[in-house]
Amino acid sequence: MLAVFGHTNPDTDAISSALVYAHLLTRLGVPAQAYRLGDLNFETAFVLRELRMEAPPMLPALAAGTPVALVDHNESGQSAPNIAELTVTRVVDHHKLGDLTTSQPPFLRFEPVGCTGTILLKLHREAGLDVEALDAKLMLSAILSDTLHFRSPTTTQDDRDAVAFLAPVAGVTDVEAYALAMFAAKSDLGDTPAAQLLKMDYKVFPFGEPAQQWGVGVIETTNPAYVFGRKEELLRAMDEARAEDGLNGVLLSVVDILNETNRTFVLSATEEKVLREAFGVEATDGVADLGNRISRKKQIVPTLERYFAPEA
Ligand SMILES: [Mn+2]
Repeated sequence: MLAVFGHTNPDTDAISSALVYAHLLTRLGVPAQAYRLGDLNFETAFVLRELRMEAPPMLPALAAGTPVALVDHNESGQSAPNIAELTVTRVVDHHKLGDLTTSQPPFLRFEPVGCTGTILLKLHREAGLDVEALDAKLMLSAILSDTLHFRSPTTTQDDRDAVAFLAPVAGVTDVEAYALAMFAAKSDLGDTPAAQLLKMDYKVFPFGEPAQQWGVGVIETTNPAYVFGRKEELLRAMDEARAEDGLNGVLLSVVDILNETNRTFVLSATEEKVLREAFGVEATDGVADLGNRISRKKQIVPTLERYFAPEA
């Protein structure tokens, strides 16, 4: 049985794509089981409740050599703890290529689109398979989540076409209303501990040579005032993460989904200097205004990569 999973601190695409790809592979004669690498965020929990579906189980410890398929990620730092010992046979992803290496030739499908779900719809078509309603709603939800319903600059025409195709199959008549319900669920953070808020949508990236390790978190919300009300707690959680995980820096961006703005918490002089030199922005009271740079994948990480890259 092939184990299929998305990245740690899973988002709706990481969970949906594991479920959909495992089902697709099984239909194609490759028995597969979806797993997750962490707790569901509130948006993903809402989507699965809507579908009356169970979350995939947590990935158990896998013996060296176990065949696995990765979706929605490929960097070892965002994967199973012993990914280097596992046999990666397939990857379906829409992120930059990281440090993945394999011992056997794998199936790889990467496309620069807004969501893994968009690629999975293509895989259905290419296999000549119809799309079942549950899978359609999972892929639809993932695309709306990753592209913030086309607000993100990562959005491509393929994502728009996929949503137009999937919505009727999923039985969603008002796509914007459904997207807003997802974003509201994601923003209803209640009394979630600050350390958990920080890590909800959080990835660690190596930058430069020798590599520095940076934690880059994002809180996408329709209620930024709530997040700013917890600024001091979040800065403490960032400081703890930096110490515990041995990081060189930690950034946490608060993305206002509806107004398409990014204000980023600035932990210390280290982050302040990087934001000034890489993005040309100044911090005031521990917050830097990154304007409309709302995509970590397309606007934050590439700029940091260029900034930390060794001089040619
Ligand atoms: Mn994704």
